[in-house]
Amino acid sequence: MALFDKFKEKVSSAKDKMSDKMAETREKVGTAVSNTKEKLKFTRLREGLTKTRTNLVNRLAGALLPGRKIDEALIQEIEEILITADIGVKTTTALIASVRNRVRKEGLDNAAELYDFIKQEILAILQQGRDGIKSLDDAKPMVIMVVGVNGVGKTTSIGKLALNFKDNGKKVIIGAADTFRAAASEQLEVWAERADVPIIKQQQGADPAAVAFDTLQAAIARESDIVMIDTAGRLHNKTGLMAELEKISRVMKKLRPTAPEEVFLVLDATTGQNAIQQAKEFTKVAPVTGLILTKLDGTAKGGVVIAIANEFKIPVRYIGVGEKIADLQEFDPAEFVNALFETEGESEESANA
Ligand SMILES: Nc1nc2c(ncn2[C@@H]2O[C@H](COP(=O)(O)OP(=O)(O)OP(=O)(O)O)[C@@H](O)[C@H]2O)c(=O)[nH]1
Ligand SMILES: [Mg+2]
Repeated sequence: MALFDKFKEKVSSAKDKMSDKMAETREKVGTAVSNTKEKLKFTRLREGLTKTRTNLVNRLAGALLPGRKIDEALIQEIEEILITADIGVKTTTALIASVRNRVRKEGLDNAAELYDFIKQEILAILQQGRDGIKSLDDAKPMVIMVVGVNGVGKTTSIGKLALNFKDNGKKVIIGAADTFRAAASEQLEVWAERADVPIIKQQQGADPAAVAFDTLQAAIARESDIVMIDTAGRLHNKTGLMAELEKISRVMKKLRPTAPEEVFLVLDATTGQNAIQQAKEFTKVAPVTGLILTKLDGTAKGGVVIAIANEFKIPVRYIGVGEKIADLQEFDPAEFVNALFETEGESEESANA
């Protein structure tokens, strides 16, 4: 009997050890997977920013050569690089002022010393206005209304976010409140199917506010975590569109006074300074709480992210660095700046190409 007990004890301790080992392995695999995912995300971000890097960072690096003297000609060269990289006059002027200040204060004379300084200043700009960012769990359901002019990427961004949120265990529902454009709700429906999330829609020409109302009502009944409302994108200077957006908001407030918790303005980075103009127009009439910058992959004008962050103090929440689902990334200022400024290996890559 005692022998049998001993045997049992041995087996059970071996089992414990094995399950400890398995848990350890699972944890290791989990960490490895998430590390690989992070690396992949960074690689995609870095790739997506290639054109902007060439236009901004490589030119800066070319000007700020070790040993080059800091003089007026150099400062003007930096200024020109920043402006032509779509950082905008206002933000460039501020950046140049802090460069001059730094040079004077620290008595710098080697151009290379300015490279890291400019990188840090850009990071500081991108970090503005991010303290108040709401967590997705701050409301249930969290209502996100997505606005922006036509073609900027509202519908695709909603589709990608729906998939993203769902993968993270959230219960999502989307409302097709763009009832103006033919086939708009069909396009959203394709995304809803792909993400396997419910969609509330009505026929073309229906009242968008009614669709939004129905969506929120359904979300409350189904205990959804996140509601995303797609809206029409006709020209922003049409007072009709602004009135429509205002009505969608107002009607949702009948169900819950705090809805929509988030209003995300989508801007197409390829439009450069035009995106700034759109941000001006929309923020005048809508309580924009966050920005989505799309199509950074297709443009050398990515510097516009810096201009927008500086001028509007509204946090950039997501950026699009490609057409794939995983290419809509949560914006992280430090990661963005590192990906943008990471030029190491690039000359090797191009030399090997
Ligand atoms: N390369 C690239 N293309 C994108 C990105 N985001 C959106 N697009 C493309 O931009 C085009 C327009 O996207 P939509 O989502 O239809 O734009 P929308 O704002 O909903 O447009 P309307 O409904 O007409 O107002 C599509 O072909 C998308 O695939 C991105 O980050 N990178
Ligand atoms: Mg759309």
